[in-house]
Amino acid sequence: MRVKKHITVLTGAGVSAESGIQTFRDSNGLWEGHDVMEVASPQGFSNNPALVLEFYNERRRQLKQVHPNAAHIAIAEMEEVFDVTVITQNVDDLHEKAGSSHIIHLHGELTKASSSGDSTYIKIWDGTISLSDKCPKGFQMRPFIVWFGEAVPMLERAIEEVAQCDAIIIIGTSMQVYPAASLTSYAPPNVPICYVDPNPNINYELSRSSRLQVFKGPATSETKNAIQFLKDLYQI
Ligand code: BJW
Repeated sequence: MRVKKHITVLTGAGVSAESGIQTFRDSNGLWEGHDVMEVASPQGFSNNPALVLEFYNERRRQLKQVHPNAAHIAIAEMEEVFDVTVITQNVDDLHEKAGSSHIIHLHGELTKASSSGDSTYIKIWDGTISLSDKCPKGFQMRPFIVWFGEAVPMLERAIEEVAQCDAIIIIGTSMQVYPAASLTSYAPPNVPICYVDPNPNINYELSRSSRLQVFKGPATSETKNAIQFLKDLYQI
């Protein structure tokens, strides 16, 4: 039996924005200067594997320069009083670096590589992935990232977490990319949902919540207000 209240925290690119990692839709459809489909789709990888590998190699290098911000840290510190599961759409490792214990990466992890011909072959990967890197079966290694049009393998785990939570905090996501954007619809009826974002997008699923509380503003200042809201609610 759970002793602490179980909070699911769903994060997107905005939670890492103030750590210096660019968001997707705040950059006019370009992602670090590239069309999103050029670098984040299986077709893009098939058309120009060298470009896509280098795009992610650069982002893997960038990970070494960035640090968790006050929002990542506040989420990790919530574990003192709540049972917390972080479901992140981000491929960075800033929740890990901040100290969160239970993290589900819906869209993959930059710190891993997988085989393009054997999706069960996944390796921790620190440096660059190059065209000469093959799995034991001879398939090209690729970034361990869920691209557009690909299935989201961690979805079932995420749904299980949401289905048994007491409250949800959403931080820094445009709630436009599915199936992540529909996760709130699996929550038990009437769970409180706190949504932290300077430009919140109340999608269809959120519009159906009777207990949505919006904290309009940046993650580093508003996350702690959302956490305090839940502490007050549960008299912690
Ligand atoms: C701040 C802030 C601050 C700023 N503080 N906040 C039509 C309808 C419905 C669905 C589809 C459709 N056509 C296609 C689809 C499916 C598609 C999809 O959803 N497309 C939409 C674009 C419409 N989805 C998929 O393809 C998914 N797979 C799938 O559906 O599979 C089906 C299937 C089943 C079985 C077999 C086969 C297939 C896969 C989606 C994968 C997404 N991958 C990416 C790339 C990851 C790699 C990488 O990082 O390069 O994941 S796309 C990109 O978007 C990335 C993100 O995780 C994801 C979500 O973005 P996020 O985090 O919300 O970022 P932004 O930039 O959108 O928003 C930032 C927010 O931060 C904003 O709100 C700002 O205001 C805010 N912000 N500063 C707080 N300081």
